[in-house]
Amino acid sequence: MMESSRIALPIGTALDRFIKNNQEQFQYASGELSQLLRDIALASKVVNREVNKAGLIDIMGPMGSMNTAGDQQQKLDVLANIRFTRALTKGGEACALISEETESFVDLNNEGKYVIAIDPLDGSSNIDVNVSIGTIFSIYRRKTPVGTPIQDEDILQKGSEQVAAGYVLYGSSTMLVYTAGHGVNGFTYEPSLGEYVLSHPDMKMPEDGKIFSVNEGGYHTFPEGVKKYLSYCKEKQFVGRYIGSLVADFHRNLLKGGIYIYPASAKAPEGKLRLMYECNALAFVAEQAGGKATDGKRRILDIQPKSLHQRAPFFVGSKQMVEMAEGLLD
Ligand code: P6P
Repeated sequence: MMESSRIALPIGTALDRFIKNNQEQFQYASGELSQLLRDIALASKVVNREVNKAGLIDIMGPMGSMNTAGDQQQKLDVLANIRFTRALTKGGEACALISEETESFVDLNNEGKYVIAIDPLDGSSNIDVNVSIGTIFSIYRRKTPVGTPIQDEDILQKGSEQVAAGYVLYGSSTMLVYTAGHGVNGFTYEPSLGEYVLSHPDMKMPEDGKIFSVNEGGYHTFPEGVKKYLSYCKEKQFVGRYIGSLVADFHRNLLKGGIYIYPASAKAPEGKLRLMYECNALAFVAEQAGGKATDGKRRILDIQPKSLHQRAPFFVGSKQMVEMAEGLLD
């Protein structure tokens, strides 16, 4: 497909304007995908407001229920799931929703052409300690005809089938970073305008880096190759940085160069992270920014999901760092 000319827009361009000006870059050049991105951005603004208030009103702390990941559901991630589900239902462009917070997919019973996989609030265990958290989303086109019952082939799609993906980082500032297959762009939320504005055009992940992000608590049961790679990082006196919030660790590594690793271990034989709504989106962003993402053996985006909540070991970041790790994993 001809690479349509990427329209360079000035810093400060509002997300809506950016999407409209780059409309023709979307593979199906239709308004639906643009509307979908707007629906996601709108929901994130509402979640952002609630995340910022979390300390002031009683929405912190556990709900007492568990999600599919077996994580204690925090009130805010239940709220976030409700907000995104409501925005996507009202928007009408998505026909189905896969979420960490719901056991099976949610049929939105509409004529939408898209399927969304989402982690509404990743890192929610960090909420009550005021550490950055994030939303991770993937957008797929449904495979079966609109108006027919949704099938597994609509839901269990490889990451390479994503038409767009990204994340929202609720940090010292709130950012939305996404790709629609033509590079990666970052938008910073400007509360006084209630708008996301272009702040990081055409983001590129440094080819190499010196930051490694891994929870070494499981070190003794890591695969030998992972242990070798961590020894390599320490011999090179690289910098260990692990926030314990995937979106925050990923975003820092995207800007500065680095690798994030969540390997298999005795505690997590398949790794901890979920392929459908954590790994695939960040793998798409990483590759579009010049980085790399594998499960140690396979390109993340080539993995055929077999179940909604399946896990995968995750190595993502600067291309040379991921390749160095892969070389030691063989
Ligand atoms: P651990 C949060 O629960 C999360 O899914 C990611 O955001 C984070 O990187 C990882 O798990 C932290 O897991 O086992 O290091 O606490």
